[in-house]
Amino acid sequence: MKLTLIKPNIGRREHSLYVDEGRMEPLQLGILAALTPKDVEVVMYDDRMEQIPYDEPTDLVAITVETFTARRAYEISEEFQKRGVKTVLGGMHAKLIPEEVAEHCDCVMVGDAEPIWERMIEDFRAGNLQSRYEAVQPECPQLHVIARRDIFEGKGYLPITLLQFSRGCSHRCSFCASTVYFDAHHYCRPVEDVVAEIRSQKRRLLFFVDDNIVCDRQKAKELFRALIPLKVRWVSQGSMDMLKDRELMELMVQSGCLGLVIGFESISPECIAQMNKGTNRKGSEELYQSEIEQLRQWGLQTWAAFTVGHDGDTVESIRATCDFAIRNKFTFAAFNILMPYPGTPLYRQMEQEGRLLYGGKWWLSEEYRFNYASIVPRNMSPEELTEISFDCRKRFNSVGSIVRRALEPRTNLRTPYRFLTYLIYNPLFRKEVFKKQGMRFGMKGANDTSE
Ligand code: B12
Ligand code: SF4
Repeated sequence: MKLTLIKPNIGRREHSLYVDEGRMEPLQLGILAALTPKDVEVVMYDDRMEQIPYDEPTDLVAITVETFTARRAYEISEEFQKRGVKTVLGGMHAKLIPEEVAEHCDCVMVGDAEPIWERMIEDFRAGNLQSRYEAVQPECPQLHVIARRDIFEGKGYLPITLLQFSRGCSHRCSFCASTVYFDAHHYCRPVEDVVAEIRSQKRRLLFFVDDNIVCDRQKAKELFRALIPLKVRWVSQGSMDMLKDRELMELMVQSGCLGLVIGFESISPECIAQMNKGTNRKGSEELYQSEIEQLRQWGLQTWAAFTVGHDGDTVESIRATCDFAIRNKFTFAAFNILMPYPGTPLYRQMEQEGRLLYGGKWWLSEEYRFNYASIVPRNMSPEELTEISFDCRKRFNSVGSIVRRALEPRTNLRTPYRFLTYLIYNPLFRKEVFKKQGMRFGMKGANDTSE
């Protein structure tokens, strides 16, 4: 039996092919490969930079689906179905809205793959593939499973190893899809499994793609203690309330943490309250100063994540948020438009208030473009929101801002290694800002082998 795993792209640019130059290894596919019985041949194709060989013989195709790749995932699935190949879809979007996903494949798998994957393969081999499998969320995710990374070789991914210590988060920010997926629970792997996974591969630069690595501070401390002797460098995502725990921060730094993606979201206390962001209760430009100063003292290079388009936002306040990010010399920053992901409280609120654009299903719309507003904001037009968020990304990633932000002695200039990382990734992200903006979802009409 041969299994083909696929990571779909978002879509295409108007006048040229889109190749994601900042692409990272698709961890979920490495896990699916590891869960697959040894006698099954596994191949993987990544639509972000290679053509999908629809006519290459295969028995079963499995595609991972996020909301922003759903349209493309469905196109790929349907191309294989046309050729008589059965398709299985799973991932974030499949859990959020399984009924929709089921319309575009032979089998939808809801939730984490670990408890249900092998049964699906055995059913398929017996000619008895079910149309839906639903996982009971395991207390210990990815138990004793190490992702198969051989399938990533030669595909030009960034030289950083993705792995997880935990999945989910116990907070309930109103816009967050992940907390809906995990029903506001946080699940940790055994620390020994994580250590074994790190030892199983060669790289010393790691990206823990946890939703919130410090969600359970005691368990995070256990992990950090175990990382110290491994002498790795790592980045992850964590909530700002971690700064309250000095021991946690000390261990984090000792274990090789270079920096974290932190959800600042907004500099307005009103917006922070609206989005139910309990970890940032104090949100406001002045109050964040003490957090930013602490992050500098710990020598962490911060990727500040902002969401823009909240009811308290205006064009001016969003512009001020960008000024704030440049002034504070963050290493990286994201200015993501507030997006109504299906199943989130934000989605329901926007639906009730009649503020959803694109018929409520922006991810399926032929008109929708990546990084465009898909809700009617309170204090500006959708077009103004799209424009000001793009403006923030352009300004934060401008050459002048890159030079200015570099000059932060305790973070970006801390060591030659830190400075080099800064210099390599800032121009790369700058390029992606322009390439991704306004991209169509799906590839129909582009240079795809299916056309
Ligand atoms: C790492 C990450 C990134 C990385 C990309 C990593 C990569 N490999 O390319 C970066 C930082 C670049 C990124 C960018 C973005 N991301 Co992101 N990202 C994540 C994060 C934190 C982890 C993803 C991951 O690797 N998880 C680990 C794997 C093992 O978990 P998993 O995918 O859930 O897989 C398990 C199950 O879902 C299931 N499964 C998955 N696929 C399949 C397939 C089959 C067939 C089956 C059976 C099962 C199955 O089994 C797996 C094992 O149990 C998630 C949060 C999350 N919890 O998923 C957000 C997340 C996926 N990102 C999100 C978003 C919005 C984005 C951006 C659009 C942000 C922006 N505005 O720019 C961009 C777009 C990226 C792009 N393509 O250009 C949202 C998506 C929401 C949604 N509903 O789809 C998430 C969920 C964050 C959130 N809190 O809402 N991201
Ligand atoms: S803290 Fe982060 S991961 Fe947790 S619910 Fe809020 S946005 Fe989601």
